[in-house]
Amino acid sequence: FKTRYHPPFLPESESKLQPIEVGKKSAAWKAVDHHVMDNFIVGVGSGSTAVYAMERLALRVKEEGLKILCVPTSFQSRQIVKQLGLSLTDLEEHPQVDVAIDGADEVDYNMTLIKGGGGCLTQEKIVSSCSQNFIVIADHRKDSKELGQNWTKGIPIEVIPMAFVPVQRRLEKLGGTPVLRMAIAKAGPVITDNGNFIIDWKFSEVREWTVINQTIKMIPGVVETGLFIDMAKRAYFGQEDGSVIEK
Ligand code: ABF
Repeated sequence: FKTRYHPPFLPESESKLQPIEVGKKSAAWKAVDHHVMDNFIVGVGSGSTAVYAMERLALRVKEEGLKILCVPTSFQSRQIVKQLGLSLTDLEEHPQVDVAIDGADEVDYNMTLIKGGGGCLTQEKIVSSCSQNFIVIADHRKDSKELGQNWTKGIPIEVIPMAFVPVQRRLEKLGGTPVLRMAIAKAGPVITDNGNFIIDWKFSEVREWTVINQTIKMIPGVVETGLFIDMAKRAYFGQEDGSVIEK
């Protein structure tokens, strides 16, 4: 349903932001304002939308004296947490996370997600699986009826480097096209924060996400998939006018 949210940053300071960024920021600020409380352990996601959430966390720490500890989900989010002066922790110290706030590449009608367009899916899935509450933040382009409708790059799958060819062959047998993700200018494969490769599996006509996820995870060499099933409690989709649609 649609709720009009008036984030404190609108409208004056937003004239310089691109409309899509207004949407990302609105979703992120709403999630932080509604789901983060004092003394919370907060899982902080990766990607451009998650950056707005971290900025809002830093502002609330400064303005309200909020005491929180952040569990990062990637090298990127750890760096931003540090740059913003937020306090870091990890799952060794705090294996129970109160809320995780993270972006997504696509969210279907059933709150099944594709994540990992930024290559951070494994740590994102670990942190969100340890969270009491997992909230997705995204701009309106990520809101789909069915997976594959808006996100056409497929399901990211993290694999151990020595296994990428056998894993690709097994994926081909499931149908669709597996593509090894290459770095910019095809300088070599993308390497994840865990030292692995990513295969983007361009599926066709899959609906049984739980079955396909289990099948892929059983392939030796697969570390994790970017399918997040029955994990997200809520999704906020920021619109270009600053309003936010909730799922
Ligand atoms: C992470 O960042 C990923 O799981 C997802 O692939 C991506 C979304 O990035 P953005 O917020 O920049 O669209 O959340």
